[in-house]
Amino acid sequence: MERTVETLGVPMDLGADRRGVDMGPSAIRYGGLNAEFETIERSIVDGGDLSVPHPEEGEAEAGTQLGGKAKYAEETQTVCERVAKRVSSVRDEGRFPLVLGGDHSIAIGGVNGVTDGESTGVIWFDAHGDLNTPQTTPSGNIHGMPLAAILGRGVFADKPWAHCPEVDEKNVAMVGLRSLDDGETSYIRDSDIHAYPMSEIDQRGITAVTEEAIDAATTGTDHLYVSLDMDFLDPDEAPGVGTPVRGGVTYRESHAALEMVQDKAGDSLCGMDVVEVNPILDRENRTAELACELAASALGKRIL
Ligand code: Z70
Ligand code: MN
Ligand code: MN
Ligand code: MN
Repeated sequence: MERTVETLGVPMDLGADRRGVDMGPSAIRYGGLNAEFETIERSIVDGGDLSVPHPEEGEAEAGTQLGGKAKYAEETQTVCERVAKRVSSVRDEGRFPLVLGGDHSIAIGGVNGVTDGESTGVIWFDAHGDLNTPQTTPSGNIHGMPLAAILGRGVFADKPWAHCPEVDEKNVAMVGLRSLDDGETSYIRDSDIHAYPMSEIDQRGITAVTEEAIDAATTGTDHLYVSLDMDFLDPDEAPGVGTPVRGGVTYRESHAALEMVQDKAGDSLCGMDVVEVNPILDRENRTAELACELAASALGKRIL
């Protein structure tokens, strides 16, 4: 894995109902990302923010696709294509891309930016499935659909740009699940995705589960992408997220999981995003600070 990290802010909130996640990149920078990385032997450069259309400026419209069930589909495509292009060039320049969100729809861009013909494993830390399609979504919000889009189902299925054929279901692991819509439950049951709900973390422990998730995502793949939705954590620890769901992992469990990513798969890690930070709903920016800590843990921070 590349030593130098380049951050890329994506102030995107078209994929979610509640406003505020567009301030995520600023909150994460303010939360001390540079300071966290000073403790690792890794330099960090800030690649700035990508421009995202604003609904208020009339640049974006809650347009519809496939029966009105995917809001801002065209704008999301534009943003994700920008993300993919930037992520890809960061890698071409020999740096590690760290994408700061923004709502989770931008992970479509992150994963597309790293694949480039190489088989890619994905670990998705999240309370939600993000496997909805325009047919199953209860909300029309694309942040509930990105993993399905990457796997070539659902939204954008008719447009080849979102689908990453380099990502095979059997190399996708979801950790922290506790809120699934009916369509997502059947999607997972009918698929080769490795899905670990909170009940399994309770029974087996976060380290056993994360280790198995890493195994699944790295067996037979060229490299690994990690997507961290901050609602993976319990809202007591991370109240500043787009869609809080009770019963998530603790502060310590989250660190253990992300440290294990570095310990078991640090060499094959090719990109990461940290998404759904909403400072409006936060207390003293703690969610953004925790996002910085967890990114640093995944990229090698240790105290001894
Ligand atoms: C619900 C939907 C959601 C966050 C995904 C929730 C969506 N399943 N929320 N990620 N933070 O509307 O599709
Ligand atoms: Mn998510
Ligand atoms: Mn989520
Ligand atoms: Mn692609």
